[in-house]
Amino acid sequence: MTLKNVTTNPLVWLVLSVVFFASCEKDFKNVGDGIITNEQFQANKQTFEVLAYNQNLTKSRTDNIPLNGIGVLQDDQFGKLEGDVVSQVGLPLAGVDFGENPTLDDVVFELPYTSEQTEDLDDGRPQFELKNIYGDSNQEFQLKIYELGTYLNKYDETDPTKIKKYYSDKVYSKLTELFSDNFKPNANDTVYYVHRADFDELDNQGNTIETYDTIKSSDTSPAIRLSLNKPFFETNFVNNTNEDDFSSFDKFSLFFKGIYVESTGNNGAYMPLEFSKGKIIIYYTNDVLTDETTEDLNGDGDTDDTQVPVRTKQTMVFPLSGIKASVYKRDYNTATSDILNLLNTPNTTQGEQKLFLHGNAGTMTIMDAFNNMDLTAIRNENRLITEASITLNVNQDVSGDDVPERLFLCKLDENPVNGIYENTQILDVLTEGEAVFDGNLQTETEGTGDNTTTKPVKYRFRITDYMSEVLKKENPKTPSRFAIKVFHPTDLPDPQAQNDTIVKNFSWDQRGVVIYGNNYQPADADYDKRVKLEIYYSELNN
Ligand SMILES: [Ca+2]
Repeated sequence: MTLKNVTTNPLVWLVLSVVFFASCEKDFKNVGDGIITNEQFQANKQTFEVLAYNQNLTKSRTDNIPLNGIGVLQDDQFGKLEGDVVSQVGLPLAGVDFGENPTLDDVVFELPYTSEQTEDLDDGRPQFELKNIYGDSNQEFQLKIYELGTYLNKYDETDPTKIKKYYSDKVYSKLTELFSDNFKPNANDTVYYVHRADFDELDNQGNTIETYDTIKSSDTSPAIRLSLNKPFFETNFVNNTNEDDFSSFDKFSLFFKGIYVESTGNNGAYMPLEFSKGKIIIYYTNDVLTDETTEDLNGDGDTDDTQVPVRTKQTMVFPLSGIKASVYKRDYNTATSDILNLLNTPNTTQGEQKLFLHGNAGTMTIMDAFNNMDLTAIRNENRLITEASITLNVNQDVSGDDVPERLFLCKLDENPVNGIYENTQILDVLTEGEAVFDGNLQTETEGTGDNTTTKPVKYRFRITDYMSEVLKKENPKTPSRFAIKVFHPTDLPDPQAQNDTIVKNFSWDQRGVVIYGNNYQPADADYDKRVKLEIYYSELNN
């Protein structure tokens, strides 16, 4: 046999490669690790029909997620989402002391938008564009802020060794209303004017000239700034003589448990925001005892008085530190799609044509990839699985373009308790890592230049190692049903934690996508787009 013959004969290459890899690795399983993707080794391909339908999720975990959504999102496919947020409030670094004769000027809730600086105006002022805003920014929703009545415990009351989990359907008690108005986002929300009444002056005609301080971010980026209930903060903060209320965060979080930010309405904008950057700022004025030097501070005609009380503008910042959690209020009645019907009465025997996947206590897909598989027969064939994958095609007819960037597949928890799914990691995430496992959105670009549009096309999961374990002849794994959901980074196992196999169900990405399901007949136009399991394999000698 010449070298030329060896290199051009795919069968010989296959045998050599198997021997080579087998000698490097502990067992045959590793041959399918995505290393070999060359078509010539994929001697056989088999497509399996799967069964897939929608499962409503009544809750997501939301304690201390990176983004907390406020606003109202009305979507034809997914119905309505309203986002509420609870947050503890921390103490100022310097402690709380309003000094002598304090008067409250204003109390401002401040929360930066997600924004990006665009080109400056002609006069050099920076311009900003708001980012990460969904829905209809021109529609106002009703925004309210309340004093929170529920104490946010860091530890689980039933097991204080564990962190308390907060879910998106938790009901919190609301006390004094601190703010209420209609609201829509505005990229020009870059400045706020605080009235400093102590510094008002009278003009020649005896009219009051009011004095305002201009408040803006250091980079003038836009922020939500809302004036809160002054009497509440006068009574409970500025004029509160019980120093113990402010003596430590633990004491303070019992006295003022935090805030409840509530969004209601039929339509509007929905904004995932970094609440950890939020704050409550108290603007006040007090007396500061000052020794005169060159100025006559008390107006008695000389400049040598000491300890003269001088009205002085002050600012005290209470950061939104501590525990935060989101509340997701879903209403599928407002959808024009058939999502409500598909969630209430899923076709669990034939599967569906449409699979709705959205985050924030939205929906997931339940999939049985083995219902059309003769496991015994396949196991007896002693196959070498070179690649097994599930492809989910985006239904572009009904799905928007702003779909989740990634989906996640795991083993379904068949016995959820109180709507909490403890799904578990599929083998390939642990053995191959997330990159090979995949699930990332694949797109296609149409048009040229300014007319370029990017369309979402599909998501694919490689589950080669898992399928190898289920389909192997000796000691095969029992097959599981799959859960498919919108991906969040917290879905992945913590590399620091041993045996971290339960998929945590945090969610803060409200985006959704509609996928082609399995329930199509060969004559249907969309038959080729149906979700299916594809396996490439070689048969090993028994
Ligand atoms: Ca003086």
